[in-house]
Amino acid sequence: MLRIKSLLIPGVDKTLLVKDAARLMPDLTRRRFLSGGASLGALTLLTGCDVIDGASAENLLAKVSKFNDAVQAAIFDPNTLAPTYSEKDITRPFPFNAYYSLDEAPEIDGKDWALEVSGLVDSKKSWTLAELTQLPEVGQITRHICVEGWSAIGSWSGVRLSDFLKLVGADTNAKYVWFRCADDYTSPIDMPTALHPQTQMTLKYDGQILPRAYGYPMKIRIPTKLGFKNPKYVVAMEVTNDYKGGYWEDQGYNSFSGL
Ligand SMILES: Nc1nc2c(c(=O)[nH]1)N[C@H]1C(S)=C(S)[C@@H](COP(=O)(O)O)O[C@H]1N2
Ligand SMILES: [Mo]
Repeated sequence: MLRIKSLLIPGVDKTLLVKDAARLMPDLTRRRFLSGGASLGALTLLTGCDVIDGASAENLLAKVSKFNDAVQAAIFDPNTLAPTYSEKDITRPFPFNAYYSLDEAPEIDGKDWALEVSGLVDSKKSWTLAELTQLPEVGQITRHICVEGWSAIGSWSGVRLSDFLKLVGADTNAKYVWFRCADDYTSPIDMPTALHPQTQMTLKYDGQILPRAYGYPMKIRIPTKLGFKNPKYVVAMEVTNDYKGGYWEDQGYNSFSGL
């Protein structure tokens, strides 16, 4: 079974590719890669190469073999930015993914919805959608990489999470921001990632109100992390020093899973 899954990309054994790539990495990068879960998704994050066939797998290995001190410095810099793309690169239609099918996705009425804010914050007031929509908006066209082996480029806009954390007086020395979703999905985000300039409270997809498929009314978009660390249908945020686990994290996926 495992063998079949590792060969889902024609002519490419994913398990072997990940092993070969790790072998080519300089020590620091390899340690970071292995402790981060060593998946094909992580390789895609590190190299920006998407593996779809044998030729792109070779290309990825060639890129890894050129990793040097500059690459390491970038990877270990918390301000490293995920690559951005232009409108014409957007994947249409953008894929839907969740631990269930689309017809089972939460149906949330935006008028009733409010974001609960708790934990190590000065202001524990809940935020309505109308209030969030009034905050300054930023946009990004970035690549979403799923650990299951697909990636797609999309366009998301909303409120920079670091701006919001400032606004509610969050203790930014706390270890995590933990998100809870309407479908019982959860995910903890480390504070440096929560404060990363590209981490976003997303309210729109491709210029339109965020569709139900992609997490209406709000998702957290983190282009420096694998897709499963991008919670959709968010209903609550807690600033905390406790590691509270998450849907995939509790099933063995590495909580770091990113750059
Ligand atoms: N609430 C919630 N968020 C979630 C998930 C989920 O099942 N429920 N799946 C995650 C995974 S594994 C992926 S790849 C992305 C998919 O997001 P998309 O539907 O916008 O492509 O959502 C992530 N966030
Ligand atoms: Mo995913």
